[in-house]
Amino acid sequence: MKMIFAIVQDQDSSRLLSALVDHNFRATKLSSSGGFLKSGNTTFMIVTDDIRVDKCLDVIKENCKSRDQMVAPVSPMGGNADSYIPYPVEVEVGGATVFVLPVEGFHHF
Ligand code: 2BA
Repeated sequence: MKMIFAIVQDQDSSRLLSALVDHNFRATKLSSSGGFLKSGNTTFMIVTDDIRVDKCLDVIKENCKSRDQMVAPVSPMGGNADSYIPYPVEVEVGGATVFVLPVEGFHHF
């Protein structure tokens, strides 16, 4: 059994949730924020059998697009000067950042 964490853009989250349910995956959707852009994204927790992991990755791939996003200059005042960006830069975000972890136990009380 595996736990799949998929971090996706908010714009893709409703379509992905519907596609996961259509393919009989059980999923939990969490609101999250990226450390770099400091803007909202969505994290899916999906636990599934080992043999269904590849299918789940396909569903995620089919429903998440990559997009270019501008990062505005961020003032170092009161923040960490190491992350100061003095001019706007464009970064490519997504389609999805995915981690697959082993699950040692599953309990449903
Ligand atoms: P953010 O941290 O807001 O990052 C958004 C995008 O900014 C990243 O897209 C990447 O293109 C760029 N980026 C991030 N850190 C950077 C840096 N130090 N220098 C230059 N560009 C940088 P993605 O790679 O598609 O990541 C999308 C979101 O996935 C991230 O949002 C974060 O929430 C999550 N994520 C990515 N890698 C992760 C990791 N190793 N561990 C935990 N979460 C991760």
